[in-house]
Amino acid sequence: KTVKVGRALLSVFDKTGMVDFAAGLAAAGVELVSTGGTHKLIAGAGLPVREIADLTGFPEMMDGRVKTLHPKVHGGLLAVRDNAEHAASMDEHEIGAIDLVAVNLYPFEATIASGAGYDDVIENIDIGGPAMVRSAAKNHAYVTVVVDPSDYPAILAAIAATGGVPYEMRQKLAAKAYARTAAYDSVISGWFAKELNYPEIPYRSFAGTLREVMRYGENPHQWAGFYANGDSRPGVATARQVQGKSLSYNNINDTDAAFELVSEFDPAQVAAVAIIKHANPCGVALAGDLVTAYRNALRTDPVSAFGGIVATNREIDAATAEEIVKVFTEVIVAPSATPEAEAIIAAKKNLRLLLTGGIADPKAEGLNVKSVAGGLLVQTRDNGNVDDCELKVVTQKQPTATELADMRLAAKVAKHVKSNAIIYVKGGATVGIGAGQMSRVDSARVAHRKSIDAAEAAGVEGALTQGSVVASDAFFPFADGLEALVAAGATAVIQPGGSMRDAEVIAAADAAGIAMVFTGMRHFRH
Ligand code: 93A
Repeated sequence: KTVKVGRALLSVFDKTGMVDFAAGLAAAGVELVSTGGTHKLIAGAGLPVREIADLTGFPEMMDGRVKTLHPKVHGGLLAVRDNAEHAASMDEHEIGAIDLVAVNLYPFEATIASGAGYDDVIENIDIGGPAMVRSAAKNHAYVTVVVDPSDYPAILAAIAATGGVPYEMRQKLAAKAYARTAAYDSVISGWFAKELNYPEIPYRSFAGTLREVMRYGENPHQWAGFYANGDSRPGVATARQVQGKSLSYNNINDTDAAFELVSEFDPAQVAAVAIIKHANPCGVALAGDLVTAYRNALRTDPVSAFGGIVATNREIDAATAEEIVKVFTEVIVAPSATPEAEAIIAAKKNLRLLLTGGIADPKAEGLNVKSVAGGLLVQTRDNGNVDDCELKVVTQKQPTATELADMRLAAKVAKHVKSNAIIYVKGGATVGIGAGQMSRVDSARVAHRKSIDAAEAAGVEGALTQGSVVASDAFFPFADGLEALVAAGATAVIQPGGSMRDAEVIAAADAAGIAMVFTGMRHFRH
């Protein structure tokens, strides 16, 4: 079922690898036909190639909107080769078979990402390209469709070896082709929905492109795949892995959590480090330099940091790399790394280093998708930021400027901690993190308890929470949660407010002589 390739139609926007591919096809005796820009490139390389207008008998017209939309193209692609009627139609209308199509589409995704205007975006909706891709893919029994330049070499190799492309390969290329056109159209519809505010049309595609199948999921008996949604912004999906073993499902999940957290802090203002375990931070710190931030983040909970994931908002330098490699670490994710830092990290062969080229935009819009039995729960991502909140002091005591700065840090960390989240911060670093407890009082106690252990590890008397500020991801339903913070030595509290018993909670804070600030913004994370 290998089909000999007699004629190929090449029409690509992304011209990567096209000259080599065309040369390989020409060398195998394949007749080449091509559209404007692609034709120019191939002919310019000295290869024999026909213009599409020569095949269709029509000029490319209307600014290129109509160049391949013609029965001589689609008939050549769709004809069932061993069907007598189809063959008769081909004869009657002088339609020649097209056995291979290489197409990649107008860059719609890149055009919207560039912030182009409405008309420009519309002009970048490819019509003829997807039509050819879909025709060729439907007729994969005879036709080879290529949408990804990285597939060119394997196709040339198959043609060189067998004179054609094997059926199984054509099937797989067809599946890939429809995945591409499906993703393309969903981005277009999503753009319309968002641009024109049609809330009933989902404004982002949940589907992505399967990038990688992992060895397993959260547990070894679970299948897992990593899908990229085409978002080109810095983040775990677009990061470059410099070294180390391949990432596991849990690594990717944790790395994402780590990087999103440090991206809350502007690298031009301050160096930020987060250490993550099981998607929760076990240490976050800000400092004037990265190595200090790392040391302070590590102090929060050095036991949990073992096997953790480290994220930074600034370039990793040698001093920071030296410190990180002292602790068993699974992944480092950073905007960049100096050559010296890369060399230090290279000594740890298994340690993965991911470079993102920048920080994520904490205010970016996007969707969170969670599956539930029988459906999907979809919501916009939590891009709320304490810096945009009007902070209301509700106690007699006012927080000091230092306390306020620490409170903002605590609130930003709380957003990235599984609820119920209680975060103690002192001197620009977390000193106690209580995560994922079913009661807020327990989260407060857990964080305090851990800070006693951390103090012991650091050779300090008492608990690190003494004299700290605290953030709570949601309001205190009763005064007991607040009292637990006071017992841990907190001097100021930041929380959304909004409880029926706010008055009780405020009275407890006043009684303890601490300051309390309401943000009005809850940060549940489940
Ligand atoms: O404007 S189109 O939708 N109309 C067409 O008939 C058509 N045929 C191919 N765009 C069309 N194409 C696209 O042109 C291809 O998908 C490819 O992206 C691009 C290649 O054009 P060129 O060879 O002129 O660079």
